[in-house]
Amino acid sequence: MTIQWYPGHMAKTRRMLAEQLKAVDVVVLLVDARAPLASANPDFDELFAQKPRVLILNKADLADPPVTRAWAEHFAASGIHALPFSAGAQKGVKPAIDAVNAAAAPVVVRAKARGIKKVVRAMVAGIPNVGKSTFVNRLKGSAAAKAGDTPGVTRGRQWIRLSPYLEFLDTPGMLWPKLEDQEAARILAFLGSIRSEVTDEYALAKALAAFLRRERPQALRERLKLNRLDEDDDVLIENACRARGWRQQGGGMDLMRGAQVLLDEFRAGKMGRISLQAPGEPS
Ligand SMILES: Nc1nc2c(ncn2[C@@H]2O[C@H](COP(=O)(O)OP(=O)(O)O)[C@@H](O)[C@H]2O)c(=O)[nH]1
Ligand SMILES: [Mg+2]
Repeated sequence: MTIQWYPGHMAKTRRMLAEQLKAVDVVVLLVDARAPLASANPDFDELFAQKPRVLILNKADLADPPVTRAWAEHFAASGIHALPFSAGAQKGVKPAIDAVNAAAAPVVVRAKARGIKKVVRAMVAGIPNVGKSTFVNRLKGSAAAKAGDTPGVTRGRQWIRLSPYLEFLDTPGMLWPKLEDQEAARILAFLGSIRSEVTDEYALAKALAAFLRRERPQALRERLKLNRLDEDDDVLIENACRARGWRQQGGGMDLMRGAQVLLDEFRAGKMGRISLQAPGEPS
């Protein structure tokens, strides 16, 4: 299985972000806490090189807590303040706003020296579906930014005012033009960051089953109501269909449905809090 996508609108998004950056003081970079490296566009380093950055490890509620703590320490060791965050939860808003203000402090101080009270503008960036709009909504405390559960809901760009002196720019997600690292690509596909049209969902579900069989055998067995895990991945999905009654018209097992449910339940955290990358692992 090779994962690839059509980079056309990503190039357009990159040009738009580069243009918008001129008006921005701080970049808030969202990555997925379950795979902070695979979910960070390698292009962002260059694109945002001139801006102070805040790193948000979002969807921390879906990640394995000790692994997320290890990531925060890992980034701290290289001088990057990485904040675990759950855009879906109530807590953590103040530390996030404090981190943005801290990153903007030098600009604010310089403006103040010239007698200007600076309006801090923060761009929220990250790959599709990482939770950018939900993050901005959470900070704003209202549904100011449109969020959705499929990649690509945010098409245009929009400024959201948090206070008279703090504004956020929600942006469309940006993936990189060419996916050379297939391991990272597969992690992104597990997370649902890549549109399902460009992945083979059945092959992906099999790869996920193989991963979960190693990492979370108990959760896999319970969720899919399986008696045993020693068969191959095709049989595992078929058995899950049988156990949960997913049949096609005519009586055969609905394997595509089984594959989709496996992926959906993993993505929604129903298999437990599972990280896909830990510090020090390859990729
Ligand atoms: N569990 C969990 N789900 C989240 C979190 N943040 C966002 N989501 C969900 O992820 C999906 C994508 O969110 P969205 O904000 O539209 O992503 P965007 O494409 O980066 O703007 C939505 O279904 C959100 O509800 C989080 O911290 N935890
Ligand atoms: Mg969005």
